[in-house]
Order: sequence, then structure tokens, then C-alpha cells
Amino acid sequence: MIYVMSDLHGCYDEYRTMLEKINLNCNDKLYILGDVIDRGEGGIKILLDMMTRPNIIPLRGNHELMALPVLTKLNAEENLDHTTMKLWQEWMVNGGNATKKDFILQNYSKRKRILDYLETFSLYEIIKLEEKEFVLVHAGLSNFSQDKKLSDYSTEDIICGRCNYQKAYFDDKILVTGHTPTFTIDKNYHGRIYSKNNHIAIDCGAIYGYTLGCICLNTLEEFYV
Ligand SMILES: [Mn+2]
Repeated sequence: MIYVMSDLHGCYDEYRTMLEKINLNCNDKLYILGDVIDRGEGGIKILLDMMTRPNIIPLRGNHELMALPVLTKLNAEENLDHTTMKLWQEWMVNGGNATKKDFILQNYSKRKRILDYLETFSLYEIIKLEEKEFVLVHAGLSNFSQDKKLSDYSTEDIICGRCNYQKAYFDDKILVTGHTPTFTIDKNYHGRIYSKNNHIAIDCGAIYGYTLGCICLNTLEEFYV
């Protein structure tokens, strides 16, 4: 089975409970659509756990995008240049401190492994099942055009933009996104997965006191913690 979840934001207990709930085994795959870290306390703990599971495939979110250059410089004990300093400030405003605090408590080899792991996060994934095709990204496809290839979108288009959930982007594919908590999309989807207009939005706002959602792409069954 293929599962998708997103925006864990350091909610380690909910993450572990979800793995048990979906009974993830080595024949399954779990895609995590970014924003594993920040805001909540357990981001580093989640990363260390994900790293041990080859059937978890991580995609990059805007929080990993902010964190990686800053943590790389910190780890190398390099001074922050102007660009990284700006990024550092932006990251701190967006809940990066919880991650930074725990990162610097790790020993050098663990820190190195975390950084190497963050480098492997992909920008998008395409999943073809018998009758359905899914495009997985963290945030959306800004500057969308029907015949544009996924490789032609910029990192910002994929990771930082907002989706228009009222509009179907593809006729023949379902766009699966995190980043935008579903309670901000439609009041009927508080703490629930939004599934409409060839969209599946799976950030159910765990860090905002709602739920952690997970969907099985084969059956479209939804799971909540
Ligand atoms: Mn995000």
C-alpha cells in the first residue's frame, strides 16, 4: 500500500501513533510531503526515526528549505553570510528554534547524518496506480500551466506557493499537497483531509491542535490521530 502524510511539524508522538495505526510494513511505502520539522519539539527525533526506514520517502517543505542552509553553516562553524543570516531570521520567526535547539544537542556524526538526509528530500513524486495518477508536492504548483513538465517548475513554485483548491489543475491526475492546513481551505474540513476538485490536501493541522491525517492512495482510506 502507498500512504501519504505531511506537515508533522515536530509532532513525534502523533507520527509514531500513525505508523502503528496504518500498520506500516516493509512492503508499504509512506511519502511524507515535507515540513517534518519546526514549531513542535520533536522534529529532529522524527528525522532520526525516518532515516532508519527506507520505505519512508520524504519530500522537501519550506521549513526544510529554510533550515538546511542555516544548519549546514552552523555545523561547519562558519560565519553566516548576509543571505544565510536573512534566512536564519526568517526560519526563527517560523518556529525554527525548536529544531535548532535539538540539532545542536546531537553529536557531530548524527548532525552530519541529519544534514545528508535532508539533502535527499525530493521536490515532487509521481505515483501511477492502475486507474489513478497522483502528483505529490509540498505546497502546490504556482505559475501552473497544463502542459508544463514538473521539472520546469521552480523550487519556490512547488514548495512555497498556495494552491487554488477551488480549481482542478489536472483532468487526469490528482494533486496531493500539504502546507495549507485544511481548516483554512474549507470550514467543513476542520481536522479532516480535503478531497475535492482533483485535489487531496492532507495537512489537517496537527500542530494547531487539530489532527494528523494520512491517506492510502490505493484505497483512499483516511486515517487520523
Ligand atoms: Mn509548509
